[in-house]
Amino acid sequence: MDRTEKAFQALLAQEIETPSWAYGPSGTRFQVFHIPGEARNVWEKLEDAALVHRLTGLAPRVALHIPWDWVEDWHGLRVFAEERGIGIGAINPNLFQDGDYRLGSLAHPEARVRSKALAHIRECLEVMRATGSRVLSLWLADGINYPGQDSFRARKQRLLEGLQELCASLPQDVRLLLEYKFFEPAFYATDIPDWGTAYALVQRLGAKAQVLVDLGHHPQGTNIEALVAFLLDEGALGGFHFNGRKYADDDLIVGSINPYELFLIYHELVTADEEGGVAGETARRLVFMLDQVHAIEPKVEAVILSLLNCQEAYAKALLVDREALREAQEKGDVLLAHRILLEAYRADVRRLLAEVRQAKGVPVDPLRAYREGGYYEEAVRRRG
Ligand code: AFD
Ligand code: MN
Ligand code: MN
Repeated sequence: MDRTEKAFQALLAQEIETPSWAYGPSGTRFQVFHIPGEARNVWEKLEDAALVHRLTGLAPRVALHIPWDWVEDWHGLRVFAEERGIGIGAINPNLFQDGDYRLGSLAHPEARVRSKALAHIRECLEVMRATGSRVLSLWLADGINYPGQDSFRARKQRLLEGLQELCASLPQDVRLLLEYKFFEPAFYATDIPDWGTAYALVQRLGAKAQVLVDLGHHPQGTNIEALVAFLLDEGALGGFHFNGRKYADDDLIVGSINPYELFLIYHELVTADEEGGVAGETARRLVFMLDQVHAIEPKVEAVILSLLNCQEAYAKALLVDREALREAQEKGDVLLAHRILLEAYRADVRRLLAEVRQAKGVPVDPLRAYREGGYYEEAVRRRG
């Protein structure tokens, strides 16, 4: 099968979860601007997510955030989603908004708060049983704001103990994806600040815990594709929270600021998949999710554009001539190797993507279909 045919097959199978919170009111710590027609509850979020999947064929599951998306009848919610052609994906506990979590959750100095956090995570595991979710996506805002506030090592011990207790009772088919973040909301030190800390922790948690890479969670200048390659090779990469950033955790549309970086990340995933071994195994089990906040732009269109940016980056990464690249690398031919990557990045994949979309039975131009379909105006009419 030639490279374009292989790319076509791989693109048919591409799936990315969209986050429920991308469809509803969200913003920054300065303001939440309400966008007309935005989803007002989890049911409307699922309606929007189903529309996105109908128009792109890329997003068959929606990640939920608990308790933001809390309902009494989880089975009913699952049926509501499945009747619209989508399912419930990763479940995201919320250990950062309850007043008790002012000084942290699993790393909190008080045992009472640490057990409250574990109880909330267990409540999320119950939800997963009802929704059929397999991925627990755990982000802890834990950290400190002042030197001397707490002991770094005591916090690390508390955190590790809580995570070990959680992993000892994870249901059979559930994976824990542990997220890290450089700073914010803690501004002096974060208890899981970087991929190295997350990697060291998951080594202590057993095979069902892996690292979740959120693109916006790194210091400026971090080489994300390099750390992705390392975590793949260690079998420690579980998945991604895709977004775009210029400065910090800006949660902008993935690929909107640095599409080349997104391509280089996908190149590492495709290379690992082709080369097999632990990295290949790990690459094939990755969970792809958007994690974005559309503070000023119409939500559904932003999600569609995000998915198309990922689809384009993946298509280009699939077109890299890896045999020629390996040969040039082994010969130390610096610029030939570099140009082989550039060649793929510069490929015009619009026809290939149109064929993939045709094969999926979705519009060849999803954004145009969205606008011409009058979905935005319809949502504004119905939801105000
Ligand atoms: C915020 C956090 C983190 C988390 C997301 C959903 O920075 O990325 O995954 O909220 O809880 O963006
Ligand atoms: Mn995230
Ligand atoms: Mn984030």
